Amino acid sequence: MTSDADLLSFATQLAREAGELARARRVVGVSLAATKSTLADIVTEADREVEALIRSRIATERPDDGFLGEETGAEGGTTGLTWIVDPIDGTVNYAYGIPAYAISIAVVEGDANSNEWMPRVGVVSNPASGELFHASVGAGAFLGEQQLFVNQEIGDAGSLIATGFGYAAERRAEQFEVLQRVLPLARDIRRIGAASLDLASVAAGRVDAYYERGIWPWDYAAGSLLVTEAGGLVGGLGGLPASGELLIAAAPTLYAKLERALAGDTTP
Ligand code: LIP
Repeated sequence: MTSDADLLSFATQLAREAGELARARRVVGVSLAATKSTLADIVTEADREVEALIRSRIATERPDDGFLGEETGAEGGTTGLTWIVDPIDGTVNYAYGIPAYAISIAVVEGDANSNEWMPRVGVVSNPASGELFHASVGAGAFLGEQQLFVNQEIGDAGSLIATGFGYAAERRAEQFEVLQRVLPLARDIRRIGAASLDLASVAAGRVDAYYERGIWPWDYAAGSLLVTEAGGLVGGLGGLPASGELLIAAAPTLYAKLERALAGDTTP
């Protein structure tokens, strides 16, 4: 059985190599490869190239593990471990040259196509800033060597809440209605544009909470472990696990209040 330390070491090396490739491609110019769900939902040639690099390195080093990547989909394995990868999370930021995009790599136990998988290790690396967040289950969350903790105390000014919006106009209209329920809890809202960096920001106490509907396991598998290892909660509504339906991430004290607001519970 491979140790979590060895899995984390390999995932970290992969994130660094992939980050160098993503950064190099960004410098020479980004080309659009295709659009997906809407014209706003883009994939660049770099997304595909970075995932191909990560996938080939995993196939060489750990050929019997499963894989689930945003651009090339799923392949089962025989070890019970699955690598869940977003090669460039925050693709629109990447395409515009906004330095807020990340390589997100998680190793989970269980079937990545179900919602029962459990993260073992996670790495979220922002090549533009050089920040590399990492966590192993039971061993804490870190930015480099600095251990991370979510904000447990929320000031009287309210919470700094990160969120995101879907690519489809009708989905954004619904999200605007929800945002109106959340705003009374917030001192302000942040829209970073990459779920993995939103989650890393919760773990690091840079925002008090994050929620979003419509994200995928590759967006949140690594970042969710950062939050839980930093003392936070990650889940959906009513005790459900986080999913594309809704992901909430916050310290326990704030989680319940935010969950009620998201559920439309207006009782004070
Ligand atoms: C993005 C997420 C972000 C969400 C965007 C998009 P991508 O992932 O990280 O939180 O708001 O709509 O889904 O597509 O850049 O990998």
